[in-house]
Amino acid sequence: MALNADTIAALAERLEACQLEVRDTHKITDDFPEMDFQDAYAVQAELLRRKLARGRKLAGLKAGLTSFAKMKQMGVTSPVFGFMTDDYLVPHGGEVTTAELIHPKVEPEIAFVLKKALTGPGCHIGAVLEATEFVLPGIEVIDSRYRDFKFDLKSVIADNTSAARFVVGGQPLRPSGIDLRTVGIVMEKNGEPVAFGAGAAVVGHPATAIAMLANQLGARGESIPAGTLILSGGITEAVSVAAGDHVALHVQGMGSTSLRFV
Ligand code: 0L1
Ligand code: MG
Repeated sequence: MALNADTIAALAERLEACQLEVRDTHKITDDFPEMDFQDAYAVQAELLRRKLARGRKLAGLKAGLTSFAKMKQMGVTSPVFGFMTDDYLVPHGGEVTTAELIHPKVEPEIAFVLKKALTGPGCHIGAVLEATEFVLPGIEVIDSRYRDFKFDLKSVIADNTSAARFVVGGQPLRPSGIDLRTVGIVMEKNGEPVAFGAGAAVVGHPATAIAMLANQLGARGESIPAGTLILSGGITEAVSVAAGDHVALHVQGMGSTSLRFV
């Protein structure tokens, strides 16, 4: 690691203040170009520690930068990982207060809920599918704390991969009942289709993103516990939203979920 504990804590405080006060900032690598990936995840862990200390509960985990298009755009070959706390959870069909966010965007995703813990290294699609209780549609609301969504990989990891809100709903399905590579999705904004795709856009198979998360956690001696909800990552580019917008995600064979920006 290149940064000391005080700097990590100060960076987490800065990013959390932006989130709570709904204002943006420049990317943190502008100030600390020497920071490494361990530092970036340490800032993210400190953000989680601060939220838990204030009484928030962990509500799930997420993979980000998962679509091949977005990875190419960012010049990366592997997803990034983050967390969601209970205040990020929007009820199925519920409302998001847009004034609490800086410049929100939505992403169509497949959510996994585990019945068994997953431990890497060595985790693969087969282990993920065997450990999954069900999958269901999910919409992630991302809201980078960086000005104009301009960041590099380390800065965005530290900013908890832009996580802000999420909704899950629709028809939970056992993973054996569906081919997650070919499952089709349509996301609508105000009744108009704005994003189309198939599960394979997420690193070839959405379960691969979950295996990569298990392997990354395994490298530092951690597992994904049974019962964890995980967003496997955006199937398409994110779509900008504003107050008044209604967003619905339809996933083939899994029904729909939606939310409204007020
Ligand atoms: O969930 C995501 O794919 C977002 C990852 C961070 C990059 C961004 O904010 O676009
Ligand atoms: Mg996402």
